[in-house]
Amino acid sequence: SLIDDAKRRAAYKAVDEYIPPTTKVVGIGSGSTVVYVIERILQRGKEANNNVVFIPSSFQSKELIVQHGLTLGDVDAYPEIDVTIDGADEVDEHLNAIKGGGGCHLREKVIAEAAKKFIIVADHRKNSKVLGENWTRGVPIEVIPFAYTRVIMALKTLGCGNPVLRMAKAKAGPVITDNGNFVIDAHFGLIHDPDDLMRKIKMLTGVVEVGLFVRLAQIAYFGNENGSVTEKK
Ligand code: DER
Repeated sequence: SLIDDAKRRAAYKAVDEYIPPTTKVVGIGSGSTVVYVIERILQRGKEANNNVVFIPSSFQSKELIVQHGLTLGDVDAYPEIDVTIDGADEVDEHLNAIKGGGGCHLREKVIAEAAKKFIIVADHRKNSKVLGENWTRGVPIEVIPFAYTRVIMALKTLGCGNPVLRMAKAKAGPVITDNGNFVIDAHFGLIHDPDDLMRKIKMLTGVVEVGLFVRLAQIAYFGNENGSVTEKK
């Protein structure tokens, strides 16, 4: 599809520009766009990937690494990562991002912060001026199950319209993250100060991690439907 081609172009550009042959440790994000990151990495051949270790950000990304015969590492053995490439749900003009549409933002943020370079890859739908402009499913918040009702109440006092517990589609009940927690999606409309909002949400007792990545990325690549790739720095 046009969107898949756009995702692929952004992913290929990021791999070509930011994973030179000298790279030793690569962090792999989660979601559908990073599948094309792995696709491009595999095209380099076994030789080029032999002495590269890949750090996962979820069960999904671990499966991608293992299934394609790439060397799996973990962040305890490799707490300093050369480059992490990941998708996003939306990116504003300052490279702040909403992440967590796939419910993986906690481990994603760990390997994003661990990386010397953090690169975002996405299709054009994610390319916004202000967070909340195009992504209307809210800010994903990982919470411990014990506290989710209290967090929902607290979010309402922060001005959140309708915080909702994310329910699973292929399982009865709520989505359970790779860490055994719940996800709340909190709608705030346009987010002009993502740093302030991220801090306020993180302080709520029971919140584990917020899907706001504030000034973590060095660059973002967006694949466009006309075949071009927009670069945001
Ligand atoms: O959950 C996440 O943060 C993922 O990176 C995700 O939101 C991006 O997903 P996509 O590549 O399938 O759009």
